[in-house]
Amino acid sequence: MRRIVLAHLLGVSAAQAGAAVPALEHAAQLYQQHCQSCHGINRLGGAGPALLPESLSRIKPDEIRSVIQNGRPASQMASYANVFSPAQIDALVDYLQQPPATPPTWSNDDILGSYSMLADLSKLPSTPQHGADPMNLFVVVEAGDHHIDILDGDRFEVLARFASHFAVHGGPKFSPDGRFVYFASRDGWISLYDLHNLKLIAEVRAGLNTRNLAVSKDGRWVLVGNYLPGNLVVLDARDLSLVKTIPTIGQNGTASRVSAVYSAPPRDSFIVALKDVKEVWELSWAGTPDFEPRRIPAGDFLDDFSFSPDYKQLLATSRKAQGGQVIDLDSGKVVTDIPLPGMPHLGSGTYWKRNGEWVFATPNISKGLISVIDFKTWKLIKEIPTLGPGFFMRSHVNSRYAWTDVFFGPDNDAIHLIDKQTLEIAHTLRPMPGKTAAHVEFTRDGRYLLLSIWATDGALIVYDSNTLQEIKRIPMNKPSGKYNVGNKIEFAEGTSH
Ligand code: DHE
Repeated sequence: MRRIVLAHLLGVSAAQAGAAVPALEHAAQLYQQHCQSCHGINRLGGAGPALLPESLSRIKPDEIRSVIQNGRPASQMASYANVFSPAQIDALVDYLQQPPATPPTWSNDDILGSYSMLADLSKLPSTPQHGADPMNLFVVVEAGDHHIDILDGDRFEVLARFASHFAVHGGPKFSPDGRFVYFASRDGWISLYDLHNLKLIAEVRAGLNTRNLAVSKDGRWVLVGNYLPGNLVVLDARDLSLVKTIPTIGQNGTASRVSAVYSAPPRDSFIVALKDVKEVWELSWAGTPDFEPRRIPAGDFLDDFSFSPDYKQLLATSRKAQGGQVIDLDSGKVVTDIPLPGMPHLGSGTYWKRNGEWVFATPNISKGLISVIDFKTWKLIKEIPTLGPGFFMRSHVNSRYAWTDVFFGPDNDAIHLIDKQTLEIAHTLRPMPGKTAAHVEFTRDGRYLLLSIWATDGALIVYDSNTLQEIKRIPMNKPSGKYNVGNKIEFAEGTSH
């Protein structure tokens, strides 16, 4: 019915109205005429982001319609309200959500062709040029207008601000000495930035739709995990040159997307979870690596995951178990399923010591609760009810509290501070009533923390982590994540890995 209405609105004939093809064909022509110069041939992206179903899956059709109609503030995307009729906009919205006639590919030649070296590292000083403590810098992602800020973590002042690729997602990762930071955008762009010289060094497009990246502890390799194409891409961490692509094909021959990749420093390896085959892969970077995967059978298809503090075990979200699954990385055996209702966001979980024992706590993006698990027995210690589902959780070894957000629902302006010993909510803050508050990161010493107000006219708020007094408010456009160099390179307790 919707297709017939579309055909009618587009003014195609009744005979044509029997099928959706003419409407989509017309939309394809509109795309080529008006959109392709920025969004690329076959919708693979260009100056503008890719417009493939995989790239748009997080965006509701109404939002796509609104962006075409009204443009996107602080970007080159203009309003097309005077160019397209409402029916043509509807047809375009429909077209952009269809898979392309020819399945998109991204070969080694495409990766090599996308590469650009932006600065000559050999000509740049190898010591910090900014006067701030290089171990207490913060990298902040401003998602609202796709920019990155480098912030002095002692003075809380922005040292540099630059445009990122569209939709940087997940945690940027650092070289072990803290000099370089690596970003991944959802469209597969990987960027290398020199924090000593505050300069972009190189960029490459490693895939069409990327999950995340990891950096080896020896600082030599970057591993990128992709949804589209389903593969892993190994880059040289010094300049992002292509080393190898590894299609993620399971033992049974099934091709898979990559759920997530992380480095496991004590194991000298990358760990990879696969979304469409029941395997975890371990790729060693020791010696002269060949990056051949060690395949570990999983009890289910796995999504995002986290580790035990010694990196011997992996905790993954498992669709079948309706919760979590624990896999021992040494023996390669599934240890147990863990009771985690809803949709736990394990990559954002955190751990700390309680009564001398490690506990793990994870937020949940579909239920208003925090699950706290005993690392030894894998038993649930407590489910802490919150005011709504949340995305992130963070702490620091010197903080009494674990901070967690209420990202969804009417209380999304609230932040809970959970007492790490009593497991009770000790405080609930509402830093900017009516505006989403989310994601914190501590300074290296844990004395202060930065919290995001996730709005176009949002802010980064600096708190004293003991007195909970606000120290400073820095206006920002939807600051999403922020990452402290020292905490990150030390894989400090309380931060994400
Ligand atoms: Fe994320 C981290 C997956 C939606 C903001 N998110 C991650 C990581 C994964 C992940 C695997 C860890 C990457 C890393 O650090 O190496 N995210 C997913 C999803 O599967 C999900 C639910 C759906 C999707 O579209 O991919 C999802 N994430 C979101 C958002 O909608 C958020 C809120 C806004 C956005 O930017 O897209 C979002 N994700 C983040 C942030 C981190 C993250 C800020 C880094 C957390 C950290 O502190 O390390």
